[in-house]
Amino acid sequence: MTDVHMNPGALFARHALLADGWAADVLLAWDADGTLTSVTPGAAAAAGVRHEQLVLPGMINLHSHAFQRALGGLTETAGDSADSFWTWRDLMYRFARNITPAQIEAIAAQLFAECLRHGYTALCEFHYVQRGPDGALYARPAETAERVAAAARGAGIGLTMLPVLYSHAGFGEQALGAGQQRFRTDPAQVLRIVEALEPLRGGQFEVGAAPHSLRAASIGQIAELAGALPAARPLHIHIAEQQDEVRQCLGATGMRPLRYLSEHIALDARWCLVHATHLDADEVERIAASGAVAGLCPSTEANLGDGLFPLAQFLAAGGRFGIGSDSHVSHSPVEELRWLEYGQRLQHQRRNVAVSAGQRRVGEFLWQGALQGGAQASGRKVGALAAGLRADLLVLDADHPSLDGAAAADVLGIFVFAGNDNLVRDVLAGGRWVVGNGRHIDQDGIASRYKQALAELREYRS
Ligand code: NGQ
Ligand code: ZN
Repeated sequence: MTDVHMNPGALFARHALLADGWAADVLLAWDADGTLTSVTPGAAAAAGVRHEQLVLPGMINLHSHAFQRALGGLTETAGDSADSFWTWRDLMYRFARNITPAQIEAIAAQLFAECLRHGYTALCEFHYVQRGPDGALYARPAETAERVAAAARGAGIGLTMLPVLYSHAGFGEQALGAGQQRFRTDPAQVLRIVEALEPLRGGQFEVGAAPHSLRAASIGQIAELAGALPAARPLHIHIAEQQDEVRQCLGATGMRPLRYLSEHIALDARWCLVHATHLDADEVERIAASGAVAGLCPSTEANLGDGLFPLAQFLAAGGRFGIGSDSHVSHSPVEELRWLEYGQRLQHQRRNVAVSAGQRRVGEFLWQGALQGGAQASGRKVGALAAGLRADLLVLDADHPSLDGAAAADVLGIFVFAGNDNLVRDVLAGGRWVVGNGRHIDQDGIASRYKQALAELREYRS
């Protein structure tokens, strides 16, 4: 397919998924900065332009703690007492305790290459390991965030960095425990980190902020941070992930978490509410009416025993959603979307839940919905194949037995629901081809640095 005479900034797609559905014979062009300059359906197949069959916009991964990639699969042994989200969290704290900035960078690079290979072209990093092992500040305020940004640059994924506000161990401003000292920040410190990252902003990088949760940040701190962050920058928060958290919030404030947050903070399209798992009917309506995005991470929510988000009710209320891989037990948007729909089918004992009046195809509804919500939560110009947005796209393997001869209308049903092969063949992110024939351009180098970091971490653990 590639030939030295071909125009590097253009692609002709026999079928491409645009914001309003599949279009035929689409000519896409982008500039040297990686922004789409034109997207023209019904174009003539021009010579000198790469031709492909099936092209989709790349997905946005709206919730990540990159370092947790290295813990995947290592917390699946039962302890003496009932294992829970909270016992997992203790293991995760132990893992985070001695991790170095260089290891964080190596792990993030591996994660980002894997995410790209599976169809994510953008990611939001909810970044909270921001101090040294003993809780001391690094000389550079954004030391660890800069490492994650460097990993994203090298791997080629678009990044929204969200430095985290983390001051307390629980409701009522409880003092942080020993395992949480590396996370400690206040609003002023978060703003210093945001400022240190400002020079990196550009087509592939944006900066927002994230109060960790109502447990780790007081409502006054959250208001202070939201007020001081430049307008329109994204704000993310973990909310109502566990029943215990809802009970603690009720005890401390007399209100459930989402209700409490929305009574004190004007929720709007800047906000992404991550794991808004436990909602009552009024809270479902509140999020939907606010324009905020519900950040759903079905593989991690299942892994940690969180519960099921009320997706059917939320969609009926007109709510916006996106997906994230959070602790990275999965690196595939297919797996998140499949789990999202299957959780609803198992719960309601019916089929084809995530649809709308105008879109009856589940795969397409989920892909388009998660693109829109993910784009909003990322604060970047992504989420569709349209002029002015980033050139982020996936070429599917149209020769794979699952896709060979498929009608465009069936492609997302097959992609999201059928089989376990990775059907993503090539990936363009910010106008750069970063995956070819299923391989990342620096797959071996990134993997060897990751293996080295893991070997070092195993030494601490033993
Ligand atoms: C985190 N992860 O910050 O990594 C959290 C656990 C907490 C998820 N919520 C820690 N999945 O919420 O206190
Ligand atoms: Zn999280």
